[in-house]
Amino acid sequence: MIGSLRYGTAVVLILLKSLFLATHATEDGIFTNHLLVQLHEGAHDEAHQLATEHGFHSARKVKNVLDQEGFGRQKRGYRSIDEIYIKMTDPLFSKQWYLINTGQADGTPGLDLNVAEAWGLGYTGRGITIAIMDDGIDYLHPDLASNYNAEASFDFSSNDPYPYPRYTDDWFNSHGTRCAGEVSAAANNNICGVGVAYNSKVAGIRMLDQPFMTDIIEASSISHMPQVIDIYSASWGPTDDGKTVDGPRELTLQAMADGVNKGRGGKGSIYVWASGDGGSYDDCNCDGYASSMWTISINSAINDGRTALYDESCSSTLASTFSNGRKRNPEAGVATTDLYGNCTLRHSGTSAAAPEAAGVFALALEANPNLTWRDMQHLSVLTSKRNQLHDEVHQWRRNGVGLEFNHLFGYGVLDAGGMVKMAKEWKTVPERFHCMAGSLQDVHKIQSGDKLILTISTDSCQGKDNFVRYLEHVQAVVTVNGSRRGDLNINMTSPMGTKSILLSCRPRDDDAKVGFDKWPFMTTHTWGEDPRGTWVLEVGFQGDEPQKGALKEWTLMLHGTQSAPYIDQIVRDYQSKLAMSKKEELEEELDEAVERSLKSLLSKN
Ligand SMILES: *[C@@H]1O[C@H](CO)[C@@H](O)[C@H](O)[C@H]1NC(C)=O
Ligand SMILES: *[C@@H]1O[C@H](CO)[C@@H](O)[C@H](O)[C@H]1NC(C)=O
Ligand SMILES: *[C@@H]1O[C@H](CO)[C@@H](O)[C@H](O)[C@H]1NC(C)=O
Ligand SMILES: *[C@@H]1O[C@H](CO)[C@@H](O)[C@H](O)[C@H]1NC(C)=O
Ligand SMILES: [Ca+2]
Ligand SMILES: [Ca+2]
Repeated sequence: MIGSLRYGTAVVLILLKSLFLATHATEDGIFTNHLLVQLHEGAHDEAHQLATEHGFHSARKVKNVLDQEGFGRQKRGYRSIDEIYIKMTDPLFSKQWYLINTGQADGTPGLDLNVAEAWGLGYTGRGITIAIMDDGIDYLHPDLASNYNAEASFDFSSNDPYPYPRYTDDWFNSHGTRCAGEVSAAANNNICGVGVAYNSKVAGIRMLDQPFMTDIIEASSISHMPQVIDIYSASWGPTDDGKTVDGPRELTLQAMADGVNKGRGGKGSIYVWASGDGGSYDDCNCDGYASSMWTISINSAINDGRTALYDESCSSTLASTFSNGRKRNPEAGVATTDLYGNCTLRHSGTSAAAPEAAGVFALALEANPNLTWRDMQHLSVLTSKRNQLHDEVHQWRRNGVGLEFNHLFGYGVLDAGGMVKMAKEWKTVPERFHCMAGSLQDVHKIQSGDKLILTISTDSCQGKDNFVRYLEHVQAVVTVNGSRRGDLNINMTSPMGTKSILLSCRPRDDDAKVGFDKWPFMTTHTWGEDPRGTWVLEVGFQGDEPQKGALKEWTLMLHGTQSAPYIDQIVRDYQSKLAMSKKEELEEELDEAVERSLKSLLSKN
């Protein structure tokens, strides 16, 4: 049952404080070649020494055993190829390294979506419909036709029920067809490859192919058949030119709010969003679609775990999947279906990453159709993996409850196997509350070399109906101007000490007039934290020329739950343990341990 350690060599576990769990784990007799040691806090160096002295390879701090027992997380990258061998007759299947990475195309073995495990458990997306909001779908494609959901499809670009891509000589409108194949291409039919959720249904919503976008087209697309479509995948957004600040307009905002509140019988439509292709010059927190709390924003890693050159970073990205980039190997792109019955090895960009996530979410929804839009975000946070992702710019860090995150990759790469297993056991998270923690509305001057530091101290509406104790999303609504907007950067630090970079410099943005007007910068990095205490906002200019500006508003919005999410899972685990072991002693510890274990459960190793 202690899954995450199954494939390790020898590991010394240091369990702090939680004696109860440690005892249980050893009683279980599971740690054959693992040694469980209890040491005082901060004894990591001693542990290493101890490990080496006793011939163990490494010492690792493990914050909790419950976590691994409860959900059987699997340590990645140690699987043998035999173990994950899956037979498919589709010619491109072996090129789909993002499904099963055996090191093809110079990639890193094991760095994939771990779909093999989910498929092995019987989840292939059956009964789930994913809409691709794009430039149309070649629904006559022999690898898509059998999974095409015509009733749920529509063409908003030309107002008819047939979202077939408009022909151009250069196959410009191939984007949607390529995305559709990643999700729902049929398996074992000798054609192209295999979708992540190869038994799911795919709907086409054609909405990108008209001279200009309108709020009505966006809103209609996002709210199309919300009781039939489960997941909407969007690989588009405001121009990624590194100087645009834009987001959904009134109707689209309302459509999104309605979607999460009323879609899927009230469990909420799942909106998956590509985080953007603007590269290091852009910041996805300036894209109001990607940075919305109602969308799950997905970034991309390439097949050796590095960032793609077009990746944008921001604190609102939740997790990542895979796409092409950097590598010269022609097979390092994303293999999928292409226009007019063709296949391609070259689908690319964060465009290719979002549909993979939509496919993984379809597997999770098949495992548990009760999942709400927020459950899906919690599952993504808890099961995504750092794996071998490597960001040269931003370190991986842990937030106040031990969750590991990265400014570009979010909580790591989605793990379909981990996700369906946890989804199956999942209990809906408690009700969500919203607390306005504070709002500063005075004008504060900012200038180069002299950054502005502001604080808001909050009890997070404690004692009121809308008390938020366990965070989900946090928004900093900011009004600020500057003589050069692109030189502005903003950080926010939570009471538990987690710093979110809300805005990085954008060297191409030379706006000197508009600034940000009540812009809701969002962070997912404080997920699970206790928001009570002092929040710190730092605003400064970076760049060659001296700049001046003024901050006119900082409003801090906290969103999350009053009661601990996952508490039922924790209690259930404890109860089964109590039944097995020293009942009297342990029962006394329960209350206290529940609190402590929430922290542990939230922490991933
Ligand atoms: C696409 O498919 C058509 C029809 O099967 C074929 O004639 C054409 O050569 C293919 N094009 C490419 C670029 O593979
Ligand atoms: C979904 O909810 C229903 C009704 O509450 C419940 O009976 C069922 O067991 C749940 N399914 C899963 C997979 O949790
Ligand atoms: C920013 O706003 C302040 C206060 O309203 C104003 O005095 C200043 O001129 C503005 N600066 C820029 C660069 O627009
Ligand atoms: C924000 O954090 C980044 C990364 O740590 C740092 O480079 C930058 O100077 C910080 N900016 C402010 C205004 O504190
Ligand atoms: Ca196929
Ligand atoms: Ca962007």
